[in-house]
This record gives sequence, C-alpha cells and structure tokens, in this order.
Amino acid sequence: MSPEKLHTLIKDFSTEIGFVAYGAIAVKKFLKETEFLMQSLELSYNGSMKYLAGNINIRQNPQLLLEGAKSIMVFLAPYKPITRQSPELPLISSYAYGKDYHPVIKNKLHKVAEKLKENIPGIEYRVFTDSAPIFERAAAEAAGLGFIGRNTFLINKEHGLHTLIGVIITNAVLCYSSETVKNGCGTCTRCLDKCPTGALVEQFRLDSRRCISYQTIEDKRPFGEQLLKTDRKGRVFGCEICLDVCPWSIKGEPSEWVEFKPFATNTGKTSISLTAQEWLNMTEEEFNSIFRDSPLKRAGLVKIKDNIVNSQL
Ligand code: B12
Ligand code: SF4
Ligand code: SF4
Repeated sequence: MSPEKLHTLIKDFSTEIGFVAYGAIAVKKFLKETEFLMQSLELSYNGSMKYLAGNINIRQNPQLLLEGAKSIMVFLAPYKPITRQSPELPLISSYAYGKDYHPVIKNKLHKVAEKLKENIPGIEYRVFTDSAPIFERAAAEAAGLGFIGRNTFLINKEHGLHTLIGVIITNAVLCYSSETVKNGCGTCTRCLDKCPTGALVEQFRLDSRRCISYQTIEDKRPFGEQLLKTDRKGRVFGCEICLDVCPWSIKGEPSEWVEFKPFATNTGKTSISLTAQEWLNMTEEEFNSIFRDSPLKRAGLVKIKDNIVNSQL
C-alpha cells in the first residue's frame, strides 16, 4: 500500500473510533522546547513535579523511547462536555467528568497501531498519553494539529481546546504533515488577564505552583501547608478558566465518547451534581466504589474534601 493510501486509512480508522484529528512527523529532537523547560525548572515552576526534571535526554530525543523509531503519530481525543456543572457546586474540570482518559485513549491508540501493523507487518510501536517524557503539545503542533496558545494549550482551529493528546511512536515510515497551523492568538490576552492566580506568568509560560490545577491535584499538601494560598474560585479538582475564556473554546462539538460522560453515583446523582455537603459526608468506601475508574482518584477523597473547604477565600 502506498504511504498516501496508508495515511488515509489511518485517518479514516482513527476518525471511526472517535479521534478528531491525526497527523504524523518524522521523529525529531525537541531542542527549543527542552531549553524552554530548563528555564522553567531553574525558576522552580514545576513545583513538586520532579518527574518534569527527569529524563531530559528522552524529552529532547523521543527516539530513545523505541529502538529504531522513525515516526511520531499524534491524535486528538475530544472531551467537550454536553452539560457543565452549576456554578455553585464544587467545580471539577471537564476532562474528569467521566472515566480516566489514560486507559481509554491508550486502548484506542492500540487499535490504531494494530491497524497499522496489519498493513505493515512486523512494525514496532509504543503508545502514550500523558504517560512519558514527551512534549505532547509541541509534537501535536509540529504534526499540524493546531497552535500553542498563550495559555499553553494546543488549540485546534476546528475542535478548540477541549482535546487530549495521544501519541504513537513507531519504527514505520509514514506520510508526514508538511503544514503547520498559524498562531491564532492575535492581540488577545484574555487567558493571561483572567487567570485568577497569575499562574500564566508570561505568554506560553506557566508557574505550576500558582496553578489551581496543580494545587488541587498534584500538590499533595493540604491547603493550610501550601505556600501560595489563592482564591480557587470554587474549583476543587483541576482548573480550566484559561480554557473557558479563550475565544477558540467555542469551537468543537460536544464529545461523543461515552467514557467521558458523567456517570451515575449510588445515590441517584451524577459525578458532577454532588453538593459540597454530599462530598463532605462521603466515606472512603463510597468514594472508591463511585469513582473507581475516575481521574479524581489521583487526588483522593481527603484532598478533595480539603479543596472543597478551601475552594473560596
Ligand atoms: C505537567 C503537566 C501539567 C502541569 C503543568 C502544565 C504545564 N503547562 O506545564 C499541571 C498540573 C499544571 C497541568 C495542568 C493541566 N493540564 Co496538563 N500536562 C502536563 C504534562 C504531563 C507535561 C507538560 C509539560 O511537559 N510541561 C512543560 C512545558 C515546558 O511544556 P508544555 O506545556 O508541554 O509545552 C510548552 C513548550 O513546548 C513551549 N513551547 C513550544 N513551542 C514554543 C514556542 C515559543 C516561541 C515559546 C516561547 C514556547 C514554546 O510552550 C508550551 C506551552 O507552555 C502534559 C502531558 C505531556 N507529556 O506533554 C499534560 C497536558 C499538557 N495537560 C493537559 C491538560 C488537559 C491539562 C489541564 C487542562 C487539566 C485541568 N483541567 O486541570 C490543565 C491546564 C493548565 C494549563 N494552563 O496548562 C493536556 C493538554 C491538552 C491540550 N490540548 O493542550 C496534556 C497534553 C495531557 C494530554 N495527553 O492531553 N498539566
Ligand atoms: S488552569 Fe486556572 S490557575 Fe492554571 S493557568 Fe489556567 S486559569 Fe490559571
Ligand atoms: S485566550 Fe486569547 S491569548 Fe489566550 S490562548 Fe486563547 S486566543 Fe490566545
């Protein structure tokens, strides 16, 4: 099969199983991104996320993730919700309304990779989503899937910001994207102006320590022990204010992925309709049974309750 035909086959198959964009690049080094990251690390913007400072050689050169790697395939998974939470409820980021995206996306990436293998027998591959030292946003930008906005998001001009990135690294040689997408920020600075904590310290650069997403999920210390005590605007798991205020966020249809839909709790509610009191009354046992497959487990009930109590100053 010609590389062009194979490209169409992969694009069509990935669309059939729910991805909204696909592009590929020849494996390359991410030099300017590594330099950008090193500057952020020097300023301790990674907070306690030590893993961002590790495996710098792999980040710079993803070829090290697979012997003989030739191509990086990048896919976008849509997660825009149909309904949002009422603003008075403890606010959860929309990527976490349903099931944890890591196994969900990986599963679909394996399906794509197997399809590729059917057509090029004997190839090797590895799948990733948020699971390896790869500059996923930069890879997606290089593959022509969008531009990196001032809020640091990979923005797709047709599907907006509610997309998660999945990557396949393979030793197969493929058809590569030749066009990049022009930055669409123009003179807009809404994300920088509206971030309630000043975490976007300059365009494209995030001080994670100030970011509500980091504070409510990744920083394991209780609110009282955190150094930067800011008004979290009701957010108790993640934050997406800089996504919501972006004019490009009107792009993209609600996701049809059933896995990302809010799920029922055992009290007749959904994962996004619980009140603060219902959260505070929840036992560990209930949490573990309701949120078994949810990303909320990354924070855990104790932290979520602490976040609820301290979500507003
Ligand atoms: C660590 C991490 C976090 C940290 C730090 C985020 C950060 N901005 O660095 C925290 C916990 C705060 C976080 C939060 C969120 N995250 Co996160 N996170 C990651 C992770 C694991 C690594 C990111 C990383 O390497 N950061 C280091 C910086 C230096 O790299 P970068 O942000 O990828 O890219 C920068 C450089 O490449 C540089 N750059 C590139 N080209 C150029 C050119 C010029 C001229 C300049 C100046 C700079 C520059 O600018 C980019 C933006 O800062 C990625 C998965 C992955 N492996 O990539 C997911 C990822 C970035 N997160 C994701 C998501 C969805 C989120 C949240 C929305 C979740 C939520 N709702 O709470 C928030 C959004 C907050 C925000 N504004 O970014 C998605 C983003 C999807 C998208 N469409 O962009 C990713 C890609 C996971 C995935 N597989 O989909 N996250
Ligand atoms: S996710 Fe929230 S706190 Fe973090 S940079 Fe965006 S608006 Fe600021
Ligand atoms: S809010 Fe404006 S500046 Fe920020 S990413 Fe979106 S378009 Fe760019």
